[in-house]
Amino acid sequence: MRRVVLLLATISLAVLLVSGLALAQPAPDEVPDAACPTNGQTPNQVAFLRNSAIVAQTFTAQHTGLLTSAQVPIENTENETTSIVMEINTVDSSGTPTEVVLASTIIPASEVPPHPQSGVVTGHFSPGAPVEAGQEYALALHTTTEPQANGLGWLGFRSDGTLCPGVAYRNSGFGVFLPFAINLDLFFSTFVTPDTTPPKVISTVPKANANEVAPTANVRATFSEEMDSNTINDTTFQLFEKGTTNQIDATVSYNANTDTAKLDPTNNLSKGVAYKAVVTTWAKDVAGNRLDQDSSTSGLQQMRWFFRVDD
Ligand SMILES: [Ca+2]
Ligand SMILES: [Ca+2]
Repeated sequence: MRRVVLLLATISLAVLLVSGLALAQPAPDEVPDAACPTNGQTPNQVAFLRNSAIVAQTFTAQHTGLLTSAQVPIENTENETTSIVMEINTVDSSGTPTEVVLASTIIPASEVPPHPQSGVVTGHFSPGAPVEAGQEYALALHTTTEPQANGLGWLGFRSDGTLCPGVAYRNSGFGVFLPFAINLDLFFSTFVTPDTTPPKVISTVPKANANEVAPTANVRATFSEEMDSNTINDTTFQLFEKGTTNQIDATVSYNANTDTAKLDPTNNLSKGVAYKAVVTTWAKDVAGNRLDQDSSTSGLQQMRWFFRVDD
């Protein structure tokens, strides 16, 4: 990633000589993530920013966490004084940007390089867009007022589209993103604050110490955040008769929409019997952090709770 930073610095060097704008430093816990480097190409003003259209560049996140800032080089050729809206959007299964916005920020007109200069602008997202390593997203820009048609450009280069991963798109107000007619690569750089917070169970069914549970009940654990579904199974989510090591035969599944694991016992539970449910510390969030049910105690603690089936 050092190369990316250097390349961005190279772009800005050319433009900084004229603009005097400093390349903003990422926050201390941010790490460089996706980027479109120049690869020695001369940047051109290839995509014009509009209020009536959105320009977007897709990219693949390299880290799991919150995308907390992004930088793009902008050139102001017509003395434009508009603010710029910078957004992180989802993409659909074909890799095309959607209008679903994960995070949005406004870069004030005072931070847009003045005519006739270029500079790197930085958008800071709070709290940031949740991104997952290996997943595609789109960095989308539009202005808050309508500039002249060629007034404000996102710098990049025309190419065969292979110089950078991702594709540049334009949405001209019909709610649909279409790739540019010619292949463009738009320069950008994103920064992610990686997720280092362990997940925990925040609610259960049955509740802890419930004592009138139906024999047909399923057991559910809802997590504080999205989990790696590969780590939710009958070795990480277990049910025992209380006081024994007899694991109850069950099917375990995970619903990413609700961050909830379900344990469905193969046979009805026994009337009048107490059970212990356990979620082990090998359940992991999507960033790979292992479960820690008690953050105030050192080391990792599993989640366990008891309930009793009705007589
Ligand atoms: Ca986490
Ligand atoms: Ca702990």
